[in-house]
Amino acid sequence: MKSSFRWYGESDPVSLAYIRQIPGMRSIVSAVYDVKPGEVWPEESIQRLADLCAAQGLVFDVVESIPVTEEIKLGRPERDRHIANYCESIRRCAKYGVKCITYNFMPVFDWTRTQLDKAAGDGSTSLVMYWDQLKGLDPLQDDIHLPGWDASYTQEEVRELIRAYGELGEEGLWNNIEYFLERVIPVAEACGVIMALHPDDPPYPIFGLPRVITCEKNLDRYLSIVDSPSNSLCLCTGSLGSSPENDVPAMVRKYSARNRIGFMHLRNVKILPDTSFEESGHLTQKGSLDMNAIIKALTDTGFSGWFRPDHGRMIWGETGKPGYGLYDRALGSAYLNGLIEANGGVIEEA
Ligand code: DNO
Repeated sequence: MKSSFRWYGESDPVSLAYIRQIPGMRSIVSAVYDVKPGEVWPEESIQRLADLCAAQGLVFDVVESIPVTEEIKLGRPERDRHIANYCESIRRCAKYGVKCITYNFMPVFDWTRTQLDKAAGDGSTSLVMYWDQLKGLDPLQDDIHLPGWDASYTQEEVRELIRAYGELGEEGLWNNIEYFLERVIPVAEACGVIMALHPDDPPYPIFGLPRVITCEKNLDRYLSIVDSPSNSLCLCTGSLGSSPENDVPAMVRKYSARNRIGFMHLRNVKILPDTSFEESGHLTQKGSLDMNAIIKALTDTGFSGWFRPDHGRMIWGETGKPGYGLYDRALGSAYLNGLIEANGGVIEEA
């Protein structure tokens, strides 16, 4: 399997020169960040990412993410133009060596946390989601500013979107997923790209917004819409694992055996008694997930795709993008390498 690391481009405080020194590191996971969702990515920007990585002996072959616009998710009139642009961005990425593209189908907001710097007893900080901090908030009445939520929406726009999703409902969202996949997957197939769907994080509805990428039954449904290895998963252990109903090692084993995992996001998460959760560092005994069972599921099934250490804590005084510092992700990477080696897996070099 291929070890990778997320890098936010030239403004990322973590440098490629440091990332390349992590043992076994091969691939960079990045994106073009200065283009509005729905527009086509300029070739020069994609090529620049590829060149910067190549100059450090790294490969830019995973994109995270090309965003799916609300117009596509809601099935609004602009969706055909946005889907055509999406397909063109896939072709352009493929031209510069990208093999796997991550995306998600979460309405309005990507991941949801209530605090990004919760201090643990050892002085490290991490992202958490506490129901106590969400309780009583009504997005249709209150002004809500949760960390990480897209600040480009006004509160009124957020309310309008929440109402629209309320009318659409889960089955409406499924119809729009189908419409998208039927148009996008054939293009990805034709240019040798795996589309890797990220699960909803956390995997249950928030504020009444329909969230469907949540559990095995729904992942089965998603993958059966277009039955192709290009229609695959970015299986994020921490996202699926924040619901106690998901048996993450069993899901990894099943989808990897069927060759439907393109990309693994590997992190642990600690579920609290009221189903709130904390991002706890990668080690099995620090959280609720059996990380060795997850790696064993991958090695037993001959997984050959990409994995990356997902969110780390902030440690050793590092500052930067919450979840995406260098130090704890590098520790996570080394730990995962150890589990892979112990289970007889192979880490492919560039
Ligand atoms: C959080 C990430 C997600 C992920 C997107 C993929 O840190 O794992 O934001 O990139 O959901 O589209």
